[in-house]
Amino acid sequence: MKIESITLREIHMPLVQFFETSFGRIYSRRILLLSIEADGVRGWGECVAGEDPYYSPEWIETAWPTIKHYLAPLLLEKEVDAGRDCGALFTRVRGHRMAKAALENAVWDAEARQKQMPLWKLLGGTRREISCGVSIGIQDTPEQLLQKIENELTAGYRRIKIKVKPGWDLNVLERIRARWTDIVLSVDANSAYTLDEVEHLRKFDAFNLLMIEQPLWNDEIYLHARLQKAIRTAICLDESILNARDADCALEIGAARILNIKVGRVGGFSEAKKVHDVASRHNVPVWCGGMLESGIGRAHNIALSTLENFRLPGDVSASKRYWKEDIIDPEVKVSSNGMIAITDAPGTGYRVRENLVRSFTVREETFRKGKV
Ligand code: OSB
Ligand code: MG
Repeated sequence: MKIESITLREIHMPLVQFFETSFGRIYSRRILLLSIEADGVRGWGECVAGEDPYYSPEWIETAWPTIKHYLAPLLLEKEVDAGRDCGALFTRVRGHRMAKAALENAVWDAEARQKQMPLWKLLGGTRREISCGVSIGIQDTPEQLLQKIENELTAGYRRIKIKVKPGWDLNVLERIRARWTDIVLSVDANSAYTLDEVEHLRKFDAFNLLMIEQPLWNDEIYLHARLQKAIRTAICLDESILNARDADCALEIGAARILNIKVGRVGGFSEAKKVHDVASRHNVPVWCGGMLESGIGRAHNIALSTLENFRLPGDVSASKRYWKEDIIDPEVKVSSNGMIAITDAPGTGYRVRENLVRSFTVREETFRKGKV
């Protein structure tokens, strides 16, 4: 596959509703999109780096120059046969996984279109529908949270995950379980606790949670194993798992019983598949995480979620939960029983609305061989 050009775009999209985690609240997204031209087809990728270096050290202002000065030139200089070849090309650059993933995933996207094959099949998926959950941010009041949960349950979602932090945890769990004793419920702490709080974290055991996601430090695996020995609730790791080696070590020492896979966090589809396979070998289920993606990243998450070991509902939800108007057609729809249907259409099965992308664009730059 000969990559002729790579275009980076920053688009702005206001969120339908603010999203708050233990590291802050956002009202609108700055999203970095990437497209490549290869042998007459266009492939799209989304860089999931955030507006700020809070979830990860990467953010939109590190991704742009890293792609421009390092990753794009590597890809433009060499021919790659397939998306799976990008990883090796980028190894000299340390970290910057979200930037790498945007490029690699665009190559996979182009490859699927070129082969007139569904992306999910190219990735090795088998599922014909995927199971959906929602991630509900911290609200201004517990009453607002209960109302949100009720709306999502009515919409059909199969798992409710709430964001927690000290001061917004046991109190809201009490309220939720008083109203719904048996819904599938998870919490995500985004590293809001420390090991000094084991006694506090043990109290989560009373709420019959499917998991507690990333309770401790984002750069720590071993201490999660210690915590897992002290609590009954299953730990799920998100931020701590950056590649398949991390996953293997974490599962070997018992630092988690479930893994969240985000394709951007681990550097692209190839590594995401490896993490998936490692978890399978340990007989540990995985689910697909979300990063408030536009339709492009969302469509890629859907394709990835068709792999066999995505056994738990993911944070892959309908476009309309985030956007008044999504940049893909059709937008992502979730059925009243909380499923997304997988089609046999080539590529992602979703068309990029390029005019809408253009109208949301605030900066754009195209790179060609020898011209950076
Ligand atoms: O930890 O899963 C997370 C959003 C931004 C950063 C981190 C996380 C999240 C979410 C949102 O939980 C999931 C979604 O896209 O619906
Ligand atoms: Mg998380």
